Amino acid sequence: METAGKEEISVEDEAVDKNVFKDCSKIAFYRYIYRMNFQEWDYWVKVCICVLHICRRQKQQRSRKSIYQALLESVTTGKESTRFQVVNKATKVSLLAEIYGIEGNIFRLKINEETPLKPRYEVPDVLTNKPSTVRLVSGSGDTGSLILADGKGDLKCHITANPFKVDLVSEEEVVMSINSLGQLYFEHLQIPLKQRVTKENEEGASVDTSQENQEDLGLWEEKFGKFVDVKVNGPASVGLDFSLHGFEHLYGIPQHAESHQLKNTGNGDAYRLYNLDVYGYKIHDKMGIYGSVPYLLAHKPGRTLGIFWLNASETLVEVNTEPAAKYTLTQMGPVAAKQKVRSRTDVRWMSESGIIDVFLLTGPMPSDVFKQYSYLTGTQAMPPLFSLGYHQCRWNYENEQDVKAVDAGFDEHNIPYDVMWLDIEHTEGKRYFTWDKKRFPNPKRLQELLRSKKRKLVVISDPHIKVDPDYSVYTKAKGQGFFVKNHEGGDFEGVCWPGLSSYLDFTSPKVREWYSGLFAFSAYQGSTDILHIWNDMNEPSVFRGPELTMQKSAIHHGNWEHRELHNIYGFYQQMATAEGLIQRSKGKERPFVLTRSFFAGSQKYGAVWTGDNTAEWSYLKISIPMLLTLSITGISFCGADVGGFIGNPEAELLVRWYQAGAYQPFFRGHATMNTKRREPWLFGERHTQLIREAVKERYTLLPYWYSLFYRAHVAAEPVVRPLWTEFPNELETFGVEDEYMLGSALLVHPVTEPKATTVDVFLPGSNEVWYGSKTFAYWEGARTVKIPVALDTGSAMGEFYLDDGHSFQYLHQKQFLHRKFSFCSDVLMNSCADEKGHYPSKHVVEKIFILGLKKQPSAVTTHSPDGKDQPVAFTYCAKTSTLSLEKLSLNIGADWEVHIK
Ligand code: NBV
Repeated sequence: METAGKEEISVEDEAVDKNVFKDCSKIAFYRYIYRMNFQEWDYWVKVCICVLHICRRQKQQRSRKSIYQALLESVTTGKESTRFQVVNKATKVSLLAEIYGIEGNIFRLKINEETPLKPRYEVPDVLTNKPSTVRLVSGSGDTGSLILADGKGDLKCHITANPFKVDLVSEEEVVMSINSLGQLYFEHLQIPLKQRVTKENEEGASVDTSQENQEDLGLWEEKFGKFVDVKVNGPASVGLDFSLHGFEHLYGIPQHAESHQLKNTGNGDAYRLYNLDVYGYKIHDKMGIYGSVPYLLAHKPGRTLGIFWLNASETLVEVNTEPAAKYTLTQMGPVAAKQKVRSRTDVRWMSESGIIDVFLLTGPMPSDVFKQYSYLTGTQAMPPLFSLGYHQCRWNYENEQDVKAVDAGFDEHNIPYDVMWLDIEHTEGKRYFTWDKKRFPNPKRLQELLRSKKRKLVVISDPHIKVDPDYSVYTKAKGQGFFVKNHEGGDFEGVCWPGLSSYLDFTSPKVREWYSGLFAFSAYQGSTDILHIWNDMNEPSVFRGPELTMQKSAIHHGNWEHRELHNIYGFYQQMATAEGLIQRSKGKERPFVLTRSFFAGSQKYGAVWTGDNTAEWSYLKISIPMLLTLSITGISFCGADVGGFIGNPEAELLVRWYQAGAYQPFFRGHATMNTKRREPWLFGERHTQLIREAVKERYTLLPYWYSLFYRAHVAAEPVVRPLWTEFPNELETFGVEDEYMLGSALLVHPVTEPKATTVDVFLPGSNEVWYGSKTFAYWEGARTVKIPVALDTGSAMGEFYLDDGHSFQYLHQKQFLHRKFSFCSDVLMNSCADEKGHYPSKHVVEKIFILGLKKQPSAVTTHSPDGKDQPVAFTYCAKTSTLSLEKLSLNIGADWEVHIK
C-alpha cells in the first residue's frame, strides 16, 4: 500500500471524533431556513440564528400561516398537468406550481420559480420512463379553492388559495396536507451582491445594504473548518411540509445507522441525506452516510402512503409525531364537547438547491406503494444466481497464492462459496483496470482456476483516477475533458488512495459511455467473463475535501455545480459499470455490480452494502433495520459486511454474524487490512462447523431466494420485509425491527446478543400457524414464544435441591443445598442457585449423559474453581448422538464445569 493511502487511513479513523462532519447546526441553509421562516412569520420578533431552539419552540407553539398564496385565476390545464402561480405575499416573487396525476394513483407536485435567473437543476435519469400521466378533472369547491380529481374520483387534491395549501383526499378523508404548516420555502436565485452594486452604481440606483448581512449567514460563502464554499448562485434552498393525518409510523430515507421506524427529530436535529464516507460510522445517528434515497413511507392500519422527494442536493428531513390525544375540549356553540384528536406526523423536507419535485404515492396497501415507487424508479435488477451465494472478501487478499489458498480452504472445509473478491491492492498503485504484476502476475490464470470450480471474481473499481501521465485511463479521460472540473475551470484534483486524483464525471452521458467501454475484454486486460465489479468510494470520497467529499463548487457536465447533484454521483457510476458489463457480453449476461453510494433507483443496477461497519454486537443488530429500510425503499439487494469490517470479532460474534448474514440478501464476509485473518475455518472446528451449517442453510434456500428476487424484479415485492408490510393491520408489528419476513413464508429472527440461550420471537397473525424450520415445532400466531438458540448443541437448564429430608432446619437454619445446572455452548456448569443455603453433603455426580451432541468431541475435561483441569474418559455414540461420561466423582455441592471440546 502506498504512503498516501496509509496516512489517509488514520484520517478516516479519526474523522468521526474530530468533527470532520457537520451536524445540523453547521449547515448554513438549515440555519437560514429557520431564520427566514421565522422572520417571515413573526415580523415582530428579532431572532438570533444561533439560538435555534427558540425558533423551534416558537414554531411548535404557534400554528403558522403560509406566506404563499395560490393564484387560482391563473390555472391552466395542459395535456399533462394543471399549472398555477403561487406568489410570495411578502416578496411578490412568483412560483409556478404544477400538479400531475400519474398512472397507478400517484400525484406529482412540482414547484419552481416562474422566471428563474437561470435554470434550476431538475434531477434527470432517475425516473425510469416518462411516467404516464392521467388527466385530472378539475372542479372548484368555492372561489378560493380548486379540486383536482383522478378519473375515478376517489382521489382528490384540494387546493386552497390563501394561504396556499394542498390536501390529498381519499374517499372523503384528508390523508395528507401540504404546506398546512406554512413551511413552503423557496429561495429565488439572485444576482450576486457585488454585481448588483456595480450595476446599480452604473444606473445610479441605491443599493440595499442589508443584503450585505447575507454574507455573514453563509448564503454566498460558507465556512466549515478550513474549507470555504463559494456559492456562485447564492442561496437557493427549497423546503415544504407534509402533515400525515392519523399516521404515527414512518419509515425510509436511507441511509442512516438508525432504527427502522423514523424517530422524532427535535432540537435542531434532522435526518441528513448527504452521501459521505464515514469510516466506522456511529450507530443511532441521523447523520448522512454513503447513500441517499429521499423517499419515506407512512403507515397506519388501512393505509400506507409514500412521499418521494426527487432532489439530489444535500437534504434534511424533520419528523414530528403528535400522538393521538384522547380528548380535547371544543366549544361548539354554547356547549363544550369532547373531541377525539387523531395522531399526526409532520414531515418537513429541506434541500440546499434544485426545485421542489415531489411524488405522493397513495397506496393504499404497502404492496401498492412498493409498486407505485417502482413505477417511478424501476425495480430491483434480476441478479445473476451466483451473486446470491456466499462471497468471500478481505482488504486485501495479498496475491495469487493467497487467493488460491483461501479458495482451497473452502473446499477443504466443505464450506460452499461462489465469489472471491479483490480489493484495491490488486491494482498497480491503485490504478483501476490494471493488475499489480508482482501480486497477480497472471490474472487470467487465476480466473481460470475459479472458473474450473464454477466460481467468480469481483474486483474493485473506484471513481478517482490517479493523476499520472503514464496511466492511459487518466490521459484518455483528461484528453477528452471527462473529469469533474474545479470552479476555476481546471480538472478537479483531490487526494484519494492513489494520491493525487481526478474524478470521472459520471453525470455526463459521454463519460458514462466511455467508462462502460473500459470493461470490454479487449480494453480491460486480464479480465474475463467471470469478473464482476465493485464500486467503492463513490460518494465521492475525497480525503482532504470538506467532510471527506468533493467541494460543492466543483463543476459537472452541463455546468452544474456539484452541490446540485452530490447525492446522485455514485448512482451514475454504478449505472455506467453495469452497462459496461452488459455491453462486454453483447447484451447477453446479467451484470453484478456492488456500490457503496446510491440514490433512488440504484436498485436497477445491482447491489448495495452498508459500508464500514464495526465488529461489535451492536452493529450486527443495527444491520437488520438498516437493511429493512433499504428494502422498502426499493433496494432489495443489500447486505452488511459479515463479521464487521473494522476490528476483530470474537468467534461467537462471527458465528452469529454468519447465521444472520445467511438470511440477508447480499451475503459477504469482509474485513479491513489491519484485522486478523478470519476465514471461516480459523476459529476452531466447533465454530467452523457452525459457520458451515449457516452457509449451507443459505445454499439450501437458494431457490427460494432466487424466486423472491424474481418477484422483486417483476412485481416490486421486497425480498426481506419488515413485519408491518406483511401484517399491515397489526399494530404490534409496526415497531418490530429485530425480526422480519424473508418473502411471505419465512420469519427470521437473528440472534444479536452475546451468550444468548433463548430469544423471544414474536409470531404475528392471529390466523397464522407457524412452524420452527428446524424443529417443526408448531405455534399459533399472535404470540411471543421463547426459542432456545444456544450457539450449537442446544442448551439445557435444571435445578437440584437437597436437605435433611424431614425437618424445618431448611427454613430456620437455611440448611439446604440449591444448585443450578446449565448447559450452553458445550459447557455444563454446576453453580449455586441460592447463596443463603448451606448443607454439607458428600453426594457426588457419577454419570453425565448429553443427548443430541452431533459431533464426537476431541476431549472432555472437568474444570474446578481452583483452576484445575482434569481429562475425563468418555464414550460417544454417533448413532444416538449421545455422549456418556462415567465414573465421575464431582461433588454435588461444589462449583465445577465440564468442557466438551
Ligand atoms: O478499498 C478499501 C476499503 C474497502 O475494503 C471497504 O469495503 C470500503 O468500504 N474502502 C472502503 C476504502 C478504505 C476504508 C478505510
